Amino acid sequence: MISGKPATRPSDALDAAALLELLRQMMLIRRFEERTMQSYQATKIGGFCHIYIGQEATAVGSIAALRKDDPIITAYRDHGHALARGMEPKYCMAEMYGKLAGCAKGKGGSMHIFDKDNAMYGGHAIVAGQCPMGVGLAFSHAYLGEDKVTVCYLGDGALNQGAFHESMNLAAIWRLPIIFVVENNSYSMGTHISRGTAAADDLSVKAAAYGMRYAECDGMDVLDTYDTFRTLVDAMRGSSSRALGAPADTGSGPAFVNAKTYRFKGHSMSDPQKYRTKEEVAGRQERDPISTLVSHLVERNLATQEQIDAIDKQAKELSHDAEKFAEEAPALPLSELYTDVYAEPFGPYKVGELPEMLRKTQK
Ligand SMILES: Cc1ncc(C[n+]2csc(CCOP(=O)(O)OP(=O)(O)O)c2C)c(N)n1
Ligand SMILES: [Mg+2]
Repeated sequence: MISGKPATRPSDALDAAALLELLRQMMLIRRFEERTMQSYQATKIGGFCHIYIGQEATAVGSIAALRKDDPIITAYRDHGHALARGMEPKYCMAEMYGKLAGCAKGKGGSMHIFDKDNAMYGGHAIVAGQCPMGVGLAFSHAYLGEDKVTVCYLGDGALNQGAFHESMNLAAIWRLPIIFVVENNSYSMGTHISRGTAAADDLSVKAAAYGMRYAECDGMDVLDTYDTFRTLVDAMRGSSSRALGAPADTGSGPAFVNAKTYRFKGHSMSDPQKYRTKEEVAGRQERDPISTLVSHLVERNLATQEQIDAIDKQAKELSHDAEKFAEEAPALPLSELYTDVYAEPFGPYKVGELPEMLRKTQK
């Protein structure tokens, strides 16, 4: 059941340049993460690392419907969202390498990619932990009378967390301009959604429980995803000023999107994937979001194979440069150990001031 889709698709209005930009972003995410996997396997990246390959169309299609200053927040599978938002790949890679030049000074790693300049508020490792923060972002902008639409991404595993339901409830009560989007890749680690989530085959009931609008999109198709978000965002835009205490029929208020997608790689870099067959993965890879858009462009004579190859080449080069930058960037100095831990002026140490014991060990 797909609701909220108009007869003419908003993506029909996208010209060849705009469509190629969607392709560029998806190809960049793909090539960047292929590099990431190599660096991880070479033990240059430590900690947990979750690959977004397969799901690129969900972040790219939804973010394309937003303004640059509309806040987004997501879980730990976050490289794709940051790159789609415009983060320079080198700062994302340096973060994973634990280098000072990383977007969070190398202290967050893969799961905590953050880019305030591009209104990307993380990167959060606690399942559904980003949901209350997403509500906070939407509330603060509505409270300040700023006309922004917040998008809060979550995995299907977050659907059963209390924090998700509390967030949906508050967003609905306050009629906040926020879109909760479940990137429904069917798995929460090794658990299929049908084993862990009630009403898994009709997630519209989750929205109905809070009187919220519901839409489904094909998260493997960047244009279908864009169409769904364009429609919702346009309806929501302008509603911020009347969000707090607005009557229920203003057209403002939150929405819930079920983006049906699939991750082609394991849950994290250390996942033997015993819970699904190779045939299942291969079957889903036949609907690769990048090839789908490439076919669309070529069949309609909107792009030549040369143009597409050039975009892919640029994505590979940028990813290579990002890796080189991360590799060569200076390591995090010990003096950073106690910074950014407590809000100044609280906490036991002043910025840059180390306990005597540590000072002695520092060259
Ligand atoms: C509150 C909490 N419980 C458990 C975990 C361990 N954990 C990490 S990822 C994950 C699966 C979440 O799956 P999903 O939300 O579907 O996201 P996906 O990995 O598919 O993107 C779990 C249970 C956690 N990080 N936080
Ligand atoms: Mg999942």
